[in-house]
Parts: sequence; structure tokens; C-alpha cells
Amino acid sequence: MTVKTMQTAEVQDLLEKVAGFNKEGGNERVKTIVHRLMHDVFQIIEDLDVTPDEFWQAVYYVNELGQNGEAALLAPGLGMDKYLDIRLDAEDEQAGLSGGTPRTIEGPLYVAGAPQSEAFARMDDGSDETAEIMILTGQVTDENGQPLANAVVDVWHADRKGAYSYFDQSQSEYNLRRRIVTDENGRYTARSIIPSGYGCPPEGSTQQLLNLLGRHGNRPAHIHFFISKPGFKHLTTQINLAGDAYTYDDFAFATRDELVVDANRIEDHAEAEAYGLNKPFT
Ligand code: MBD
Ligand code: FE
Repeated sequence: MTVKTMQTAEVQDLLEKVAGFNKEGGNERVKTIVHRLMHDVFQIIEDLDVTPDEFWQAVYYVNELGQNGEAALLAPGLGMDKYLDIRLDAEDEQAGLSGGTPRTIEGPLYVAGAPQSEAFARMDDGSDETAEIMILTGQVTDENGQPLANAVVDVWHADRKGAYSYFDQSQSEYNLRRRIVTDENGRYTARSIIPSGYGCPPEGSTQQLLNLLGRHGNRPAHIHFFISKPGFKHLTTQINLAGDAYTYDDFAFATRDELVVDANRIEDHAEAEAYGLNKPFT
């Protein structure tokens, strides 16, 4: 039995008062958004016959989500981050700014202020002695393929357990987080360790909702990048290591074909040395 109340004067009047339309002051943008938001919430309750019990369950869920610090983890799980990227891609296309390495989502695990060095960085603290060594190297160019010197490549990734320093207090400060300034040829190299994919905390609020959706909370092994240089568009992206079971089944919907890369095993020690295998910590 559906009761229709949305179009009544009483509900419309309530919405206007909720959003402060009858009051001076406040912020017009916030008023507009809150009015629309509560309109749509009321409409969902009406259309789907949401019961008071269901409604209060949702309220307590949001409370716990915040207590666990997982609001910014649920957002990508619900496709919000990807959706915002789709909009940015469309904006770029309209402005004629498409091309180059595609963007993908930042995720909730960036930490600003990582150690910065020129051309090369060792990213791992050496504590995981049996991890597989990863040499990560690339070149930053402009849209015409011209190398960009002095661009900042801000890189961060998980450890072999899929955990990120800072959020995982057992890791050293800024472990697996570095800023590398490109050399005169736009190149940068890092020595690090091969990361594992991330999984949402199994007992957390995000996974709890994903379970109700019949979904997992896993991401494939990936490496995050911010690329920046004054006068150029900031790039937020990631690469995915090919061959991961979740490469095309990412709970955060961030995989893009152009960003899936093969890791090549370097058997020749001299070649590894040339990439800085035995350079000191920076
Ligand atoms: C991550 O490591 C991540 O990159 C995203 C987008 C969401 C959760 C964890
Ligand atoms: Fe990540």
C-alpha cells in the first residue's frame, strides 16, 4: 500500500523550511543542494515504501560508517569516485583537453608531504626482506610527447599485505610514498616492492554493505600517481599490475585498459643495476 504525500502542500512547505528558504542568511548553494537532497530522500521513501525501521537502520549505519572513518571508502565502492571521473573526462573532452595518460580515481589513502628527491627514490624502508623488488620507471611528457623536466611525480602504493603506511600504523612513516622530481629528460625511477591488492576491512561498515549487495571489496594490485608541474593540468592516475584476479573486477571501478601494465622480470643483474637497484636510500 503506497501512501502519496510528496506533492502535498504540507510536504513541499516542510522541505522549504528544512532548507532555510524562509530564513535570511546562510549559504544559497547549500540551501539549494539540501532542498534537492531531502526532496529526493523523501521521494525514495515514498516510491520504495521505506519503513521507519529501514530508515533508522540507515541512519545508524551512517553513524557507524563515520565512527569507523570509512565514508571515503564507501564512496568509491558505490561508484561515486568513478562517476566524478566520468564527468571530468567529459569536461576535458568539451574543453579539448583530452589525450595523454588517462586519469583514474585518487582513493582515500593518499598522504601529503612524502619525502622528495631528484630523479630517483627508494620507496620501501627495507623491512620486508623477502618482498619482490620492483623497479618503476617512466617519463613525463607534454601532450606532444616533449619531455617535461622538473615535474613532480608523487607515488604511493600498498605493501605486500595490501596495507598503506600511515593507515597501517605498523609501517614506518611514509613507507612506500615518495615524490620524485623528473630529470632533464622527464624521467624518474623508483626502487620499491611489488604491492598486493587492497581489501576493505572485513568487519568494517563498507564491507558490511557490500555483503548485502553480494559484492566483494577488493582492488587489484595498483600504484597511485599524482603528476604535476606549474602551467600544466594536474594528473591523478594509477597503474594496475596485469594478471591480478581483480584487474577487471575492481570494487572501486578504477581500472582502465590503458593503465594495465605488465611487470617484466629482470633476470640480468647489470640491467637492474642500471635502473638503480643498488642505489642508496633517499
Ligand atoms: C585503495 O587503495 C584505493 O586505491 C581505493 C580507490 C579505494 C580503497 C583502497
Ligand atoms: Fe590504492
